[in-house]
Amino acid sequence: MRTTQQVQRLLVVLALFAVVTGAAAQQAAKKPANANVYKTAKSYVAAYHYLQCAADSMPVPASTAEVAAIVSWYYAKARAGQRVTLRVSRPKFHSTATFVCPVAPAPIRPAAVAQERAPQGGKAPLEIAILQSKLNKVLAVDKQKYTMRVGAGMRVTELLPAATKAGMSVQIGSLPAYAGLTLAGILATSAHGSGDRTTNNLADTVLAVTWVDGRGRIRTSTRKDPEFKAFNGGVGVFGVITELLLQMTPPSNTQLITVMKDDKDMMGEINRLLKISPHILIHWRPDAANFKAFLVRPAPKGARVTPGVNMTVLPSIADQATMAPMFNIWHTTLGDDSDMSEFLCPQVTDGSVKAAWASVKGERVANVTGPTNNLAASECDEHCTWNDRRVFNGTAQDAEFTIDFEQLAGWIADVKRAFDVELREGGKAKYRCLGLGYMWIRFGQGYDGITATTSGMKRPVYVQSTWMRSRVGPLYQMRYQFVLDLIEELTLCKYKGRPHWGKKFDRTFTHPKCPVAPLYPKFGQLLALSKQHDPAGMFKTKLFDRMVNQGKFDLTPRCSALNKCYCSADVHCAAGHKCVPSLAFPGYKLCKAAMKNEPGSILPEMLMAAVNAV
Ligand SMILES: Cc1cc2nc3c(=O)[nH]c(=O)nc-3n(C[C@H](O)[C@H](O)[C@H](O)COP(=O)(O)OP(=O)(O)OC[C@H]3O[C@@H](n4cnc5c(N)ncnc54)[C@H](O)[C@@H]3O)c2cc1C
Ligand SMILES: *[C@@H]1O[C@H](CO)[C@@H](O)[C@H](O)[C@H]1NC(C)=O
Ligand SMILES: *[C@@H]1O[C@H](CO)[C@@H](O)[C@H](O)[C@H]1NC(C)=O
Ligand SMILES: CC(=O)N[C@H]1CO[C@H](CO)[C@@H](O)[C@@H]1O
Repeated sequence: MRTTQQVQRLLVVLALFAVVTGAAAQQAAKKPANANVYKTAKSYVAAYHYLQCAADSMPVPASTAEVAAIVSWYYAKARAGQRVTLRVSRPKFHSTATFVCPVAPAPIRPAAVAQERAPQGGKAPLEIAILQSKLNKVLAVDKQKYTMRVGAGMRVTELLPAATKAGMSVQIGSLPAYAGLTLAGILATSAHGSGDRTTNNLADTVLAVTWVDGRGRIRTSTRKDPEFKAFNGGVGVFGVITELLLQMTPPSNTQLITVMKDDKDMMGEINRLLKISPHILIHWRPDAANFKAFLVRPAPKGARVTPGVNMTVLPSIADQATMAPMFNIWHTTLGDDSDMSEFLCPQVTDGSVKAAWASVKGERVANVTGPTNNLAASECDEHCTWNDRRVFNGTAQDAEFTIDFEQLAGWIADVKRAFDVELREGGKAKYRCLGLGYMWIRFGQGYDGITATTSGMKRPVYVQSTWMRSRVGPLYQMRYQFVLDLIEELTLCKYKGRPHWGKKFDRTFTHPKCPVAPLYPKFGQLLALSKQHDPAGMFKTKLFDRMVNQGKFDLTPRCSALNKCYCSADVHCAAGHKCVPSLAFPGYKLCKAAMKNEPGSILPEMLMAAVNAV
């Protein structure tokens, strides 16, 4: 930043960055999804790209009867002495823990996987993945009762137009923000939208589940049945969900209200906002000391509906400038450069909370009323921030837990402390910020369930952290990862947060000191149902068994060498890192690289890369 030339480059990049972080949300994805990127002859790959499940066979049934035939066939083999592991998923699945794979994933820990896949005496297990992409049809519509029976492999993005066509609406607050998820995947991981002490997840709107048990028999369970309750957050350990009967409503409109607040009295603000609507989603940047809250609620009678309004909280980035080279350098260089941070941080933090819940013809809108089905969830296909290769060449890192509302004020204070003391070293490194992303807060209601994360709770709150990282570099390293690791470990161990079944790394379920199974008083009921309905043990996974037995996570060689820090893989302990005590929380240890501030050491390289990419 010292010569005119550099200043000029800086202006170019500044303009570029404004394009990226300020570009209007897109209405529709430009290209349809290419499923082949996510499927090979013997494997299927996660949307986030860092998990690849291997399978010997991947049948694609189109009906409950076909699923029953497949499961019966493998049950007969199991009875004849063949070991079988059987999971249900799809190419481009959205889980991040390995519950989703018949055995174990490939790229992250190749050596460990080779071991797990080797025959353990006798024959090797047959690894089967039932891909549910064709279980996506509307099977029945009841216009009197406002119900729809649909295939369990249907994605939200297919459900919403089907509901509109049937003359019905989904229930406000019940769906996740992202429409690319499957209904069965949502149910099996107790995934949710937001609603404080009211409707907040898909399970709240499901009346009956049709499923196939481990003997290949077709069954139906309704809300009061233990099996029904066990499917909610049961990660499919005793059967295949094939159809859902959904309680819809007459066509309705949703009103959106968006507010931006500083986080000084965050708890007070949250309490005030909850009086306006229980359905709130919060995006929070502790390093910018602000948050954005999206409130949705039934539209008041006679409210004017804006034509062409769509949900866009996870917008398509197809038309944005390429940021990939800058983004790579940000994540893969280990050093600190206060020039770089001072230049990028305001834009990164602003850009991160710029997303809007709704857009009209590509223009973001803060306050608007529209059809509920249009304002429920968004899809970005191949041009989401986490999969578009050109704009960021990145992926995302998610961590989510369910805690109780009573704990929220303490948790918010601890997150602030992690940012102030750990990231900024109590003011010594106040130029630092995290990259693109945010913490989220959503709200739920207690549920009389077994392993749904809300089971037996009074007033659950979903707390999450989502950050983009580059796909280049040593297994997607992330700048200042130690801050996020700390918040994750703290939420698990200090708050006894229940990890989201579909949004966590394996390490969370097998923490050496903070086991997950005991967080669920009725966990034994899930095991009993699994014994009863899956006598051959086909649906259980390695990770599930390890969790049940309180088996510990196998640290990768580098992590072990680093004195058993809470780091899941070499991704979090790249060369140059050491395991050191947390500055903010005694007793916690972090995997950190020594970072010395060298102003101007990284920024020029970044600017050149950005200019060359134009
Ligand atoms: C971009 C993105 C946005 C997200 N947004 C939200 C959100 O807003 N709220 C939220 O709560 N979560 C959210 N999630 C997490 C999401 O709910 C989980 O990833 C979940 O696993 C759903 O993904 P999926 O449909 O691909 O299911 P999968 O990953 O395919 O499956 C999830 C689990 O359920 C099992 N399973 C799937 N289908 C069946 C079946 N038919 N029968 C039995 N078992 C089955 C699988 O074996 C696996 O263990 C998001 C994830 C991503 C990547
Ligand atoms: C949206 O409405 C809220 C609440 O009335 C208000 O505080 C906010 O300023 C509005 N936003 C815009 C952009 O009009
Ligand atoms: C994107 O990342 C991959 C590594 O996964 C790398 O091979 C490729 O060159 C990168 N592309 C760009 C445009 O940076
Ligand atoms: C991408 C998308 O969902 N587009 C929809 C936006 O809303 C209009 C109606 O208001 C729909 O027709 C589009 O399909």
